[in-house]
Amino acid sequence: MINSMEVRMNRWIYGWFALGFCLATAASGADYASPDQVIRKVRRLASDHRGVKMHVLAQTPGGRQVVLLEIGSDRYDAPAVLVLANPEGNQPSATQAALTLSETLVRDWTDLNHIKWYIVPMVHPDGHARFFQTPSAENFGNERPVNDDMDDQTDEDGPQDLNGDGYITVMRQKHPEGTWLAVQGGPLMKKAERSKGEQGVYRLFPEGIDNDGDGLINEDGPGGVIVGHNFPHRFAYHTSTGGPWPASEEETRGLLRFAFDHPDVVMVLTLGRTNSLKTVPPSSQQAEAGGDKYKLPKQFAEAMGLDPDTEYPIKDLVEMAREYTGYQELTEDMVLQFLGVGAAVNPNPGDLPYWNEVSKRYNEFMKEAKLDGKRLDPPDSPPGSVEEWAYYQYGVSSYSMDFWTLPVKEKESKDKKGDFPSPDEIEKMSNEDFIALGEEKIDAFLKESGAPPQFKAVMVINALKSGMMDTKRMAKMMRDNQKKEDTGGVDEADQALFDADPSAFLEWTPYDHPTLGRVEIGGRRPWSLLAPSAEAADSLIQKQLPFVRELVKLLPRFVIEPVEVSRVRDGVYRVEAWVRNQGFLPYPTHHGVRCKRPVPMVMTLQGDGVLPLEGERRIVLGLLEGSGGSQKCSWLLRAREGTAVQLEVRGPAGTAKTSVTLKGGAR
Ligand SMILES: [Ca+2]
Ligand SMILES: [Ca+2]
Ligand SMILES: [Ca+2]
Ligand SMILES: [Ca+2]
Repeated sequence: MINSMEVRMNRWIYGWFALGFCLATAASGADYASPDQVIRKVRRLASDHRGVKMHVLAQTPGGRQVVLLEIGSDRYDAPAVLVLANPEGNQPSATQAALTLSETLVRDWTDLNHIKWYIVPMVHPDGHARFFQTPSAENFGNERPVNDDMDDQTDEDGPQDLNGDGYITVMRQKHPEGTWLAVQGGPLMKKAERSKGEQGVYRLFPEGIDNDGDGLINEDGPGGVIVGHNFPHRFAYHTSTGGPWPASEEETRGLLRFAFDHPDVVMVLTLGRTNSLKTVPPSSQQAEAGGDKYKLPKQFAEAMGLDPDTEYPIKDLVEMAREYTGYQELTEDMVLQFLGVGAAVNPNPGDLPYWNEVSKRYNEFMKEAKLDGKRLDPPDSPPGSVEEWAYYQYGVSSYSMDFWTLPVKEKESKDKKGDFPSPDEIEKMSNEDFIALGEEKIDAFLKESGAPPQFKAVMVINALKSGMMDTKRMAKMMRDNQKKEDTGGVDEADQALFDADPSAFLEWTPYDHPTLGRVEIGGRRPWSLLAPSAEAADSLIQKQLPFVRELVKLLPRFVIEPVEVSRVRDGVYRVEAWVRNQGFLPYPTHHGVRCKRPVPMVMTLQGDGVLPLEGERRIVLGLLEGSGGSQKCSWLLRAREGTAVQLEVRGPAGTAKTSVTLKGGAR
């Protein structure tokens, strides 16, 4: 019997994501634009509209073009936004969004005409092309052959659609060494948890045979490198998708070349799988710290009975910190983060308040659009991602947004403990709200959440105040801890998919495998976790793209105001001008100051027969904070009375001009 309460509940939960159900039929990419179609659309936009140009940035190993659409090529002095879509090749909805954005912009987005747009709808065309391959499979590399298993052949053992159903899925085999279980006779599989008395039954393999007879199945399939893992920031060596070295791929280099050739870019917006607007990236990435030694801050050294002037190897510090806090799970990363050392891998504290505010506005926008339902968290940026490169090395404001993940069932309030807030409630609180709970309550809350005894409210409050932690990140950590418990060991994404669309799991059907013998083939249909139907994506894109408009409204905007002229004596004048940033975001970013990019804004002074006695004709401006940050420029000029002096600020953030006449009178 159907429980009507539950039905109502589910309806409510999935209400905003009703569209998501369409994914049930997203068997192939019939309606998403294929790489060829994308190129055709871009070419047509460029030929049909004035001020729109197409650039070819690179040729992929698969012979496809990486194209960029320049919208507003007639807009001189306009700050530019670089939009990069689908860098990991696994988000056809992102490519779709970039096309929709381009079409909207060329048609008329009048209030955005002061901005120039560089839009790359497919950063990784070979990857995008794989969405359209048959049989349908989840692999996203480009077509550069890579010898994944380092044997004497390359790309020698890819998958096969053994049962001919059009999908590459999974084979399961009953085996004494099996570590997997079928969940209650259904299609879902989970790892057996021995600690709970569960015994493994199955071994899992990807669908295919051992083509080269090396004992491994599908260990070296076609391609390739994922462009969105190949950028030179936090690049990971020896991975199957990152490539042999940073920017090893022509696609990556083409994009880098374009970016460095176009210093007018002040913001990079990545449309893909990650979302740094929903949740500001953690300030807890581990820097490459090597085997260095570190000093402890004085107060902690003293509290732990250590010498503040001695340098300790990181391994020893971790041991001592574990002993001191009683928290055995402390890792090297956590201690390094605490010490604030290493290369820049965490958002600059100067940029964080802006980032937090932008994120807040994004989440408010999503709520307004009724798109704030509980859903699977978008993943953190992978190593070598383009969005991190754009911020940490290119030095500009860089945000990423995704368009879809599966809805997650709202849980009963059973995991709500006493008066303490649940992860959902914490997520909705601002940092200030949480701090306002007070030390006593936070301490009780930490105790209740199973935090180690030395984990005190003060630490959490300080972390929140310093921006090293925020309530969203806290909620995510709490959830991560709970996930396993809640799904009974089933992968959270699998469970979410099963709840939304049980038919996304193909039934296990017997198959006689040439080397394994009797197996069953089944499991999750490829792409079901990655792409909604094109129709559903369209609707989600239409609702979410307007945020891009909100985002670019935040760009820095310079004015010269006020300007004051006073006569010092005949023929000598004092000119004082304030350059102010009326936009929301600072220019450059705080991190940009550290990485010496982008190029600075410059103030120039010109006038007939004007001779500066004090002050330069050309003044390089420093960082101007957002919302009215200012810098004063001052000159002592020798000039004839009545001379007009032109002041101009120019640079990536745009141009501002003003003119004053040198004349008598005190100020
Ligand atoms: Ca090989
Ligand atoms: Ca198959
Ligand atoms: Ca091999
Ligand atoms: Ca093999």
